[in-house]
Amino acid sequence: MNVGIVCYPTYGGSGVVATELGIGLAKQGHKVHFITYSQPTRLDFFNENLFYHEVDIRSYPLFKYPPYELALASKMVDVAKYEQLDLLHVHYAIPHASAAVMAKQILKAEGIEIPVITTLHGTDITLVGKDPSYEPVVTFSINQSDGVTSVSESLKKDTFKHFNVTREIRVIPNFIDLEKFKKQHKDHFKTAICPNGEKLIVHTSNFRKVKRVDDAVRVFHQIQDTVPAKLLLVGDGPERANIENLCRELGIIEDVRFLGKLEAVEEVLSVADLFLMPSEKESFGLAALEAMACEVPVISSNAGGIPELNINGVTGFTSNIGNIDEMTSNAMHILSDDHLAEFKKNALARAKEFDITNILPVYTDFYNEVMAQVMTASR
Ligand code: GMT
Repeated sequence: MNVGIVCYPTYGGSGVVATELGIGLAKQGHKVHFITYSQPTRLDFFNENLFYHEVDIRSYPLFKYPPYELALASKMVDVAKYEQLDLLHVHYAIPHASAAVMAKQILKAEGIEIPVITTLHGTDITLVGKDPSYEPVVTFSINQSDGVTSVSESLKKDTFKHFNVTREIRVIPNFIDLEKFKKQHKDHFKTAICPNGEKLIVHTSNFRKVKRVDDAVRVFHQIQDTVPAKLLLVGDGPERANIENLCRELGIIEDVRFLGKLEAVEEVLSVADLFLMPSEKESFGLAALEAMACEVPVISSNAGGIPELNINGVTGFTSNIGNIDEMTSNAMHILSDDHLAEFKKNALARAKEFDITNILPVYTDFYNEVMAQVMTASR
């Protein structure tokens, strides 16, 4: 197959899923064309089947806001025509789905039929997309896509709740490359961070409000009353300064390390005892899956699709959003010598169900199904 993938090239769930999917397809011999405004973060090596097409965003003194969506649609038309794409797979509805629908219509007018598949990732539906300033366009572009996937049952339900969607949505969960995300022997890291045998707790996110990083810090603070522990905060974003202030106010700054954006987060996860994900919204929770693949149990909220991944009482625990006391007591339960090994084992077993080798064929089957439908309809 010759597939065009459109995504955000930055760190963050949807871009990571799109890039890893493209890499997986390329390894199977498919040709994959990434169409974005800069080189995707994880696409930093050579593979004969991987191609990158940069969107040219021309500005003009008249434009207060350069029209990215139009430049993207034009690039999709160009790549689809000249690389003879079989389909376009766009990740994150805004603005990728509407740009793809526009590209599809332009190509149709030239006699070229190209199927468009849209994957909904989370905030494109639950936060930004349902805002009245975007909702009509998101609804239209979901309904006009030839195939739509969502990363969890919860996100599918939210899509039907917030938008007048009249078409089927296929759930295809996030996945993980267990060759990359696996427990590595990095004991020297652990000794350096936890010289007195403290437990190591990790949170990774983009430090946006929806991640409730302050809850993670408060849970850690309460754990520390009883269990000596250290907290590693991985990632960066708008809440970072507030979180640093909170750690100072609580008097725990000496036990908290801010690591910023990390390329090899699996090295840190390899020495962690517990992962915290207290999010207010989370359609799937890829960061928790990455932790579980490195044998780290998860204390999380029960927001969105998290309970579809983190099995309460088995791979960790899920609590109502903001229930810091319950999250703390569950964390202590996991961290006790009697339970930790069992939770770690369960976390890994659950992560294996989302191995890329299980999920990739689900995507390729869906591609074939959608291409066949479009072909039949156009005859
Ligand atoms: O978590 C984020 O804020 C980033 C966001 C994205 O689109 O880049 O992640 C969303 O997509 C991921 C991959 O499908 C999911 O694992 C995350 O749960 C989801 N985030 C939210 O729903 C908040």
